Amino acid sequence: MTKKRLTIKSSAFATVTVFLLCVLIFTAGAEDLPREIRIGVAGPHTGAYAAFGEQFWRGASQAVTAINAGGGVNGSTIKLVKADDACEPKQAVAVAQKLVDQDEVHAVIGHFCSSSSIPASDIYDEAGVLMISPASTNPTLTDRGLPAVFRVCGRDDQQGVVAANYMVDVLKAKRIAIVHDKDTYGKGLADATRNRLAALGVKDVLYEGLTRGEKDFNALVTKIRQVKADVVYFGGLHGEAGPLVRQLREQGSTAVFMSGDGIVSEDFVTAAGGGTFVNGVIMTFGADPRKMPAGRKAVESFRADGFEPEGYTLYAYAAVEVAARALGATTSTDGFTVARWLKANAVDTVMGMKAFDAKGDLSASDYVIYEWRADGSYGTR
Ligand code: ABU
Repeated sequence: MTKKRLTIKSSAFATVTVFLLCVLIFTAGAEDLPREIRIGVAGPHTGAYAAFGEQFWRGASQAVTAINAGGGVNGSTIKLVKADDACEPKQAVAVAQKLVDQDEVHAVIGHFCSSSSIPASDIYDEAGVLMISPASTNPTLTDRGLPAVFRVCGRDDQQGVVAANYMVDVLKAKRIAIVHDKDTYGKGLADATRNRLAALGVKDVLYEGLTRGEKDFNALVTKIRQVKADVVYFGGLHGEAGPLVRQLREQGSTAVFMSGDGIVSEDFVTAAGGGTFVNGVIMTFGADPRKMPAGRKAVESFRADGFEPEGYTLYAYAAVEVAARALGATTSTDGFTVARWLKANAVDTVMGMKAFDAKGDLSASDYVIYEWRADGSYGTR
């Protein structure tokens, strides 16, 4: 045999070997799916941030209704299991353990609060259960490299850059006060924004933490007025953002109030005491999923039920679609097998195509600027 023929034969052999290895890697763990696929929906279903739990539950439920009506996942039906962490890290770990041990879920959509998602992800990782958070934006969630942890939202090191750029480039802010709620998400977002401001040559005139659950921020507001802030940037959730912006206005401050995706619920308006107080508040959030063509039918269906699919509702819907698609494609409930597939394949969702990087983050983030209006709604600026 000539040297050339030998080379061709050995390269064909190598190609076939690589192909077989790929098949082995991507089908490892392949099995028949159970007739009932159980998916946990973990988040704050009660407590101060329950509005986000409702967004999750409504979004996930509607996705399951649509998927089951369309034949399920390879013929298996999905059943959701509600898990309430109340946005408390210890409770999040407890409900994660219950989802794994007692409910024997095959995937989890959740949690909402990054301070819940991060410790809970260790439980899912140990059990080999796929986890997809619709809303936890703290970078640590995916930076730890747990293979079966995903999110269908952006990260605060992306969101903070968009916020800081806007304050400097558009608002022309000169005196920025930064307030956070000392929680993983709120402080993390405030710090990411602060870092970007520093890179742009802007030093904050005040940097302070408040305590979650408190409602009287008048002493803090007095300080903000004393430093003559022209913008107040808040890292935290609507439960504290509402009273803070109200007390700012009641004390006569006209500083622009800006925050992130932690206030994207109509409960922000209630917490502030009405549309007058939120009017003009600026926030960052991903491009409005309600306006995406892929979600038109789903949005109509929510509205027909009398529910406005605000905030993270459609993210939860998309997270269920991602999980269902990957479970169906791999015919496996092993989180690591499913995760390998997801890192190699984009998924068509109610929010368009979603592709993931090696960490489980979205390949592309789409933060934009929104403004709250006096009628209690929000829209892109
Ligand atoms: N990203 C909005 C708030 C949820 C969280 O990340 O804690």
